[in-house]
Amino acid sequence: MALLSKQKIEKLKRKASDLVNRTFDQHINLAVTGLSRSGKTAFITSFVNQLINEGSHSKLGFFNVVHQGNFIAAKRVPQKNLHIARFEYDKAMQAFSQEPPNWPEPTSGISELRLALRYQPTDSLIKYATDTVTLTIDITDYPGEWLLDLPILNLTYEEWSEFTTELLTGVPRAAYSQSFLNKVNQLDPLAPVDEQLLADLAHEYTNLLMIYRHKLGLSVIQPGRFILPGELADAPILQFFPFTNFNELDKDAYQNATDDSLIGMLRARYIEYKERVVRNFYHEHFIHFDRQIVLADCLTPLNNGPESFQDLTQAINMIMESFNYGQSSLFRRLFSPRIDKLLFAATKADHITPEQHTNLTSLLNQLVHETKHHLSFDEIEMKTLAIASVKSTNVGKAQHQGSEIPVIQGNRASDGKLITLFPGTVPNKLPQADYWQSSPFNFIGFSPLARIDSHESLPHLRMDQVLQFLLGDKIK
Ligand SMILES: Nc1nc2c(ncn2[C@@H]2O[C@H](COP(=O)(O)OP(=O)(O)O)[C@@H](O)[C@H]2O)c(=O)[nH]1
Ligand SMILES: [Mg+2]
Repeated sequence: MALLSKQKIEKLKRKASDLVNRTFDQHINLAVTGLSRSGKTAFITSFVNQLINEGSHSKLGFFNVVHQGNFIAAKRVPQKNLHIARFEYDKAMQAFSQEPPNWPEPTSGISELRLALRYQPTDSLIKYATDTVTLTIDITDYPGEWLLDLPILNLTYEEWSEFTTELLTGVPRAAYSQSFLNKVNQLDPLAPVDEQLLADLAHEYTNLLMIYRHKLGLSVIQPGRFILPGELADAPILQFFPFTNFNELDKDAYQNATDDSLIGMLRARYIEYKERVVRNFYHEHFIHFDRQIVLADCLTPLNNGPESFQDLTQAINMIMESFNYGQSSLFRRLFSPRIDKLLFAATKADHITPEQHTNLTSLLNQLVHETKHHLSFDEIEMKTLAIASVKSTNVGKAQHQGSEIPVIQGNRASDGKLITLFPGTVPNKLPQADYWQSSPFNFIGFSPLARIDSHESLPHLRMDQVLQFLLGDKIK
């Protein structure tokens, strides 16, 4: 009899604990984005690394749950969406643990990883009911270029062609676009479509976008999928381009053109892209995100010069549209948003000396808030930070013309040589002409400083503040 009631009590206890778990366990969908090479892979690797190695000398003083001693453990668990690529954490850690260490290989699409973080609750009510709570974190990595496509949802093929033609014919893009523009201008838009010609020109247009991004360091790349196609590489849905000669095309003839004419097919593919690729991304993924971190490498454009920097400004403006939830915004009209926290992080802050960090944060703040006055972000809490996901330099002092100046030291990526330099000053607001004339910024790539084993935590700057902002309020 006594035994039975003991079993009964155990059962009841389990039931109660199940109930508690269901009530108190938390879940969060965290999205990480940024233009290519802004540092997403390094960031997610570090984010996961800091959490799963917490306790082994990780430096997370500003992450309250750790600071207060309530963090128990974090581990990776199988992801939720099996049709989405897995974020290759182990592969990235392998790169950092080689001798000499390397940066992880670039990736081009969307990927996911799930973490379970266990902690002791501090909230008195929760504490009364359970000793531990689990916060499940789904992290999604996706290219920032995909957000540049949001405006496409609002543009007809003709309008989009106008927008891109303006870009193609302006400084600095025009220097590379002439041959493409000549070919497009020679096309007979009403002639029967030649699919091979269309594929060839789309390929040429994609190559141009690659040059803009990787040679000129520009940020406004449209359509965003063309340079980061993910699983759509070589699919006909990506085989279109802007028609640059609308002013010589009769309006009625255009309206009546069928899909078997060149212009009709271009328009049909554009519409298909808009619906199946752009809208689909927002529906399938974006609207499910609770929190978003946007990474921006402001230093490379500073190094590349005014045009590259101006382009970054425009790209950030375009990206901000996806977080503009005002009643009349494009986003609001199309989707029901739910992101409540948005973090902008200026990455690679280990490339500058520490006294420049506040300038870098102010600069990013300006880039973001440029747009803020005409957009409504009331429903989103925003923050800007200067971070290094994987700190790859040391800071020191050097004598220069009789005075002491701050310097950084690291292994130059190009040849692995240890070098010491003062990379220059970062403007604390959008740079004007005099900045470009007087203070050239000297940005060079660094390799990671020393190899790090997978059970060690990666050196970083302010990843703990990132964790606190993105997760802190969920951990009660
Ligand atoms: N010094 C330094 N370089 C970084 C850091 N994060 C990224 N990088 C550099 O930026 C490159 C691109 O980073 P990655 O994470 O692959 O960018 P993604 O294309 O956005 O995923 C890396 O190969 C590194 O050279 C950082 O925290 N510090
Ligand atoms: Mg990546």
